[in-house]
Amino acid sequence: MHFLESEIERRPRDACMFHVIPAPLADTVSYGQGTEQGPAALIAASQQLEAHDGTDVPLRAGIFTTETATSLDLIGQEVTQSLAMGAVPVLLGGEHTVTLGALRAMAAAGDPVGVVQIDAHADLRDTYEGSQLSHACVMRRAVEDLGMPLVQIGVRAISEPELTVRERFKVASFDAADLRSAPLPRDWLPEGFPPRVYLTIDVDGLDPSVIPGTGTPEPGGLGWWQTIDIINQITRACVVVGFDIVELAPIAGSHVSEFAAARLVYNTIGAIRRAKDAAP
Ligand SMILES: [Mn+2]
Repeated sequence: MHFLESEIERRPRDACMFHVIPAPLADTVSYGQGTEQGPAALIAASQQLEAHDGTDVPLRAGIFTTETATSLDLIGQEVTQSLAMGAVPVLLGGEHTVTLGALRAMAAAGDPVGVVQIDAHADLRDTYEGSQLSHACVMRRAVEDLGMPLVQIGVRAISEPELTVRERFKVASFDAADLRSAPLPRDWLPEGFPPRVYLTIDVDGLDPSVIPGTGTPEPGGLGWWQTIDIINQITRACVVVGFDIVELAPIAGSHVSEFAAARLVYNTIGAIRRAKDAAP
């Protein structure tokens, strides 16, 4: 099944601005299970979306769904192909580790890329449960191995050593506690941050009342409209060259999480397309 198949006329891949890449990896999930079912559930839920996202009709830019990518290498190959076509890869996880497949491809493509991460957790550990490729280490790999500048939004679970890692790699952060009552900051990206940005959205960055279906839910997360506002602002402040939605773990008998996640994917596609149209 393809993303929004019910609404989209099939076009060849190179005629589409957005390439949805299902990536159901779940090798290191540590708490709740089920992220390997995230992409299929999100795509099934997308069939219920309105083509109009509240502002306009993003699918007119063309949305292509690729074959399922089941390893970091295969994810990288799909992302590389999308970048070569001038398209925006949209990765559907799977556990957060899938982001690394995309980031490695971004790094190999040449131009510097910064990472903006919406997440409850910092994911800055060097190893977790014996693995450097754990979902809890994915942003550490980005900053340390790939040298990518990082901005974190919505974090509310971070260890003491991770706080040190933040300092060492000059990670900018807008933690959930700082965002709870204040107006949103105007400048999300520090001075000198690369103008090309990869956006990674861990669904647990949102409050579990919005998306309960995730392995490690943390109270006190971002609200729906807060998240949409943040994404709109980020897409206007830089060029989003790719994004992902990860850690969706569907709950049997409830469609709330996958539908909200599908909506988030579609609204983000819309925000990126509108930002491109508005760019000089
Ligand atoms: Mn994460």
